[in-house]
Amino acid sequence: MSFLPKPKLHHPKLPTNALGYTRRDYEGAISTLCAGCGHDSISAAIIQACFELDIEPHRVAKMSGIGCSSKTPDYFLGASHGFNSVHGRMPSVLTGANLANRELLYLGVSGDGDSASIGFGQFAHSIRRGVNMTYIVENNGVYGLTKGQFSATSDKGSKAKKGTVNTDEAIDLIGIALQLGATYVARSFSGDKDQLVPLIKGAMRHDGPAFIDCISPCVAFNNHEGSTKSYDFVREHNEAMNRLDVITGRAPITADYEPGEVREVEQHDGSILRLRKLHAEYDPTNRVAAMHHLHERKAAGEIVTGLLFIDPEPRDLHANLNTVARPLNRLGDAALVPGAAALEAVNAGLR
Ligand SMILES: Cc1ncc(C[n+]2csc(CCOP(=O)(O)OP(=O)(O)O)c2C)c(N)n1
Ligand code: SF4
Ligand SMILES: [Mg+2]
Repeated sequence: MSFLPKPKLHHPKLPTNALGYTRRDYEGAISTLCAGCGHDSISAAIIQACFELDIEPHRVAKMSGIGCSSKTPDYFLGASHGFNSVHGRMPSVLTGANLANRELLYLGVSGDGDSASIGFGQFAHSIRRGVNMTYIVENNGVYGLTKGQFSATSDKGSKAKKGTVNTDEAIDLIGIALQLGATYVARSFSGDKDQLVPLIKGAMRHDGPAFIDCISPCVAFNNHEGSTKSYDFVREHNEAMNRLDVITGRAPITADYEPGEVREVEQHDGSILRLRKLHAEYDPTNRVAAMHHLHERKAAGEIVTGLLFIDPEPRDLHANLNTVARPLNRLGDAALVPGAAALEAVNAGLR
């Protein structure tokens, strides 16, 4: 047996969401990852986010590549569609599925090896094409599944468990996502559920390419002194830019905030992203400023987290290609085989 199903029994008084589901209805099989692996906390955050958003599990398509991180879709949303693809190929499989059926919510889960090494091109092109998805990289700075080699996101100068120093420059996936046009860009930490859950909720309500780089320590191979992806290092250097609340119905601001402390951004679907600013000057709707800020704070040794950029008016691949709204498997013969006259009209338009 390749997976361990969870027993279905649960306490009858567990809280339910608007659909009548409990949090348990969003769970998957029992995790076989190492105890303490950051990836399990991200799975828990995805479960919580989908429960709180009242998402029907069958409306989600979860996609992944290969790696410990890419195994995790087995551990959440057991009633959703899923596809565990080839190493580094999740983005193209997700793009194809999305083009065939835009009615599902696409959740891509990947690793730093999966997305910054073998799948770097795939990652880049899915973002620049504007695929409507939530793309989460569970970033531990190593190839966990193959026993701890440095990955392309390992910081230059960081040390492997046995003392080897990484001499290569790190790829910052956030910087690339910003440059290539992602319309929702965030970074978080698996150890900060309060920050991560709303960031996932905001991404899942976003109608465009949403990217979350989530630092997720590997307790087996990259949680020692000298690592820049360990629990201790990230806690010490974490610099949150803002705190996010996602509001799906209009709700009044209840807490007392200083003027200018809260910024609200309305998304296309009507949900409100309420950003509690922790850095007064930071404007998350300015892409160039976000890139500049990221580089500046990195040079100061900080790991910037929070919602770094949002375009509240995103365009997605379907809008760019002017595709048909109806899922392809629901098109009838008349639409699929429109006849010789329609073909002639298309050809005439190309002459
Ligand atoms: C085409 C191909 N090349 C190499 C591998 C071996 N391999 C499996 S997982 C992996 C790296 C996984 O690292 P990452 O994506 O960071 O996931 P993690 O295990 O750290 O969560 C590699 C190199 C493979 N499975 N397929
Ligand atoms: S090897 Fe690392 S990434 Fe893989 S399950 Fe263990 S702690 Fe997690
Ligand atoms: Mg990894």
